[in-house]
Amino acid sequence: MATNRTFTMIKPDAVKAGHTGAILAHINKAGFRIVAMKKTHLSAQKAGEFYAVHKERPFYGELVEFMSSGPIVAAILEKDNAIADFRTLIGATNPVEAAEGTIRALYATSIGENAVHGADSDENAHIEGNFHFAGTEMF
Ligand code: FUP
Repeated sequence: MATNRTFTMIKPDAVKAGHTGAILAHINKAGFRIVAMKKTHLSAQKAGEFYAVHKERPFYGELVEFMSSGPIVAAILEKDNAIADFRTLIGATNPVEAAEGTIRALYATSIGENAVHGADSDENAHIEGNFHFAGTEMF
């Protein structure tokens, strides 16, 4: 079932560089409604659980270390066609391949430190949103 919701994180690189406000402005301008949002700092264990699907990949260790290296901003966003539209807004995983004007083209520094996360399916958006938020934190 399509939920018209996606899940995002502004990653430690972008938060540390002071890009949180600018990235939220892009999200707002693109027409997403904020359903839930928080600034938090993932432990290595929590980051490892979140990215468990990538456990066998060579970059898993670095990914977990990076995602637990500083605070993030996690959010559930709502809009028609949320998953696809958000992936368009953020651009390709690797910033050198990200289209001009996308959030990753503007703020990411490398494929590993790529400024933002965007869920890749309705099912994962639901799982990832519930990983970070209780039902009472969604509005
Ligand atoms: P995306 O859906 O665009 O976030 O990309 P993936 O799910 O393929 O990857 C999740 C995260 O793993 C990326 F955001 C960064 C990290 N990653 C790497 O560090 N190296 C890679 O080659 C691929 C992904």
